[in-house]
Amino acid sequence: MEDGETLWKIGVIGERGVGKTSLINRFVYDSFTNSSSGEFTSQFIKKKVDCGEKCVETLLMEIDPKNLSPRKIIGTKAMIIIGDVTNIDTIDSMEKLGERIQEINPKTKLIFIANKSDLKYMAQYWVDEVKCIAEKYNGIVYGVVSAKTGENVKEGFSFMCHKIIKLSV
Ligand SMILES: Nc1nc2c(ncn2[C@@H]2O[C@H](COP(=O)(O)OP(=O)(O)OP(=O)(O)O)[C@@H](O)[C@H]2O)c(=O)[nH]1
Ligand SMILES: [Mg+2]
Repeated sequence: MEDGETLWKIGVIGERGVGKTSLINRFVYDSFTNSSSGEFTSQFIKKKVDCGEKCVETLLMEIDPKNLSPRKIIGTKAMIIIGDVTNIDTIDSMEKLGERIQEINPKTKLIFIANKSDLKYMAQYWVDEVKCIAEKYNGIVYGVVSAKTGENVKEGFSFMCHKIIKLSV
């Protein structure tokens, strides 16, 4: 890290199987596997994000909603709340998670992202529903992404960091 740069802790959270690990892997390693490990694995990965005006060093942390404790959220710059467009239940859980996180740490920025856009033909919701939730929690929306094809993944992380910088000044 260069002088003056800070490390942004960013949590990645969402129901089982929405694609938390896959999104991190796509973003950091530009890779994807169709299988899931079947169990939650905690990841802490550093990654530089280019957000136009500057580069931000982030520490991405996958968080299991079942183990969501204040300790995990305190100190986070942002929390990315992920849903799966093929599972309507995940929109409710995105909302509940947003509410809970905001109660614990009102300072953390909330980013709402729906994953699996490649499965559009099976989608049960799309960007408008995500926008509705984000508005309630003053959150940042970054439409729909696909960890599988990579659609909007890099752009989504850059957009998020750019927005955080703008909201922080
Ligand atoms: N088609 C498609 N499948 C995806 C996408 N992202 C993830 N998957 C699949 O969804 C399943 C779950 O993905 P994971 O990345 O393990 O999800 P997770 O949220 O980390 O799951 P847990 O850690 O168990 O809560 C895997 O079979 C992935 O291959 C996507 O964008 N498109
Ligand atoms: Mg995972």
